[in-house]
Amino acid sequence: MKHSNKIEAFYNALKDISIVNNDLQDKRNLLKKYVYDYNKNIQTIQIDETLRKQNREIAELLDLTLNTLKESSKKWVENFDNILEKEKFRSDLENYFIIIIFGKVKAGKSSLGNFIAQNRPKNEKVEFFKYDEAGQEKTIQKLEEIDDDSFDTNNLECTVEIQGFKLNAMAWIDTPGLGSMVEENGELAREYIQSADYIIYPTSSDSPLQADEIKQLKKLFKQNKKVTICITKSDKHERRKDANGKYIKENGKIATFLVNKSLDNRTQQENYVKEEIEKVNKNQSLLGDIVSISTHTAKLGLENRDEKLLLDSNIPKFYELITEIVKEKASKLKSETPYNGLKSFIDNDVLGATANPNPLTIKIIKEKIDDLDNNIVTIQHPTSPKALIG
Ligand SMILES: Nc1nc2c(ncn2[C@@H]2O[C@H](COP(=O)(O)OP(=O)(O)OP(=O)(O)O)[C@@H](O)[C@H]2O)c(=O)[nH]1
Ligand SMILES: [Mg+2]
Repeated sequence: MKHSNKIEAFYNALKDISIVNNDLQDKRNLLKKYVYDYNKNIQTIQIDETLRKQNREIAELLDLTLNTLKESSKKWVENFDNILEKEKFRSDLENYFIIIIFGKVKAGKSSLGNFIAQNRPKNEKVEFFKYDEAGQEKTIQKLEEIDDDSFDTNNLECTVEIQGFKLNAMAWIDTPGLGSMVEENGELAREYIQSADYIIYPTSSDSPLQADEIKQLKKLFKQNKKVTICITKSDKHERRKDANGKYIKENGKIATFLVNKSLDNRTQQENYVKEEIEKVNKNQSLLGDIVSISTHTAKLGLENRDEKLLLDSNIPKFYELITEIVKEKASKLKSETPYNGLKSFIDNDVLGATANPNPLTIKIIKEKIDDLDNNIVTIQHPTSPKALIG
């Protein structure tokens, strides 16, 4: 298949996505009722005043445990409300396969999105939008890319927003970079992640998969998210000599040409990322191979009809990979996402069923209640075996 055909095949596959919207409303309502009712009940519990008079020490222990119960229950309601809020965003896009590109600041997220949007077949319509701070949808012309040179405060403000485009049955969502100077940008991206049917995670070939990126990926895997990792900006500038062995110049200066990084270099980086990911990917979250790409050389290759530059940019391979996912998995992923969201809430926020659960989960609360039991025994029978051991 010619390289440009691989690109075309992707846009064709987008037309054929059939969206199955699973109606989870009943289950969501039931869970909502449990969480809200439980919270209402638990917040009204008070320690009996007679007990407080009889044994202040035990009453204080009970207070402590009760406060944990109240606090955790409040947190569950908060987290659950958050899920419901984000479901609203999903329902705006309920007939779309939602791909979210998520990752570190300056990883090349917006450039990849723009490439995908711009290289669509001429007759296809693309609709750009962004969500302003009030969460209202607005139309825009293309995704804002921030160049290093123009990295001023104004531009910083621009990246606060979630932006994206709709193309056939795909909604491509571009998020502000994690680790940016404005911390809430990253927070915003994290909140939207829950709505993703599929995540593309770019990491820059300048220094692929840094420690904070591994941490972010681990979180995605924990949330049962399906992720494709790509290594971006896999290109470099090189000087070239003319027939006389002299460096080619432009405007009196030695000219540089953008070329793809060598196959060796790419393979090395891809293998490194694969090995690191294998250590943390416990949920079979990874979809497809890890490829190193360059949107800049792909663009040049297309503009100059340089097939080799385009091929070695790996962009055609990347298209092939995401076409496969769209063809084979879009419907399944779309229908699984809401389930996985609820499941992740129950497992991570409520039950604490994962390693290192957060402190406001049933697992930790149960440990506290066991401690309470032991402490009460100690207070009542200071010489009992339990007290001696404890
Ligand atoms: N050499 C090279 N530079 C690239 C490539 N893709 C993006 N860049 C550059 O990297 C910088 C960041 O690109 P963006 O696409 O704005 O990155 P981003 O991840 O959207 O950045 P934030 O939204 O600020 O987090 C820009 O200067 C781009 O021109 C690439 O394939 N090759
Ligand atoms: Mg961006």
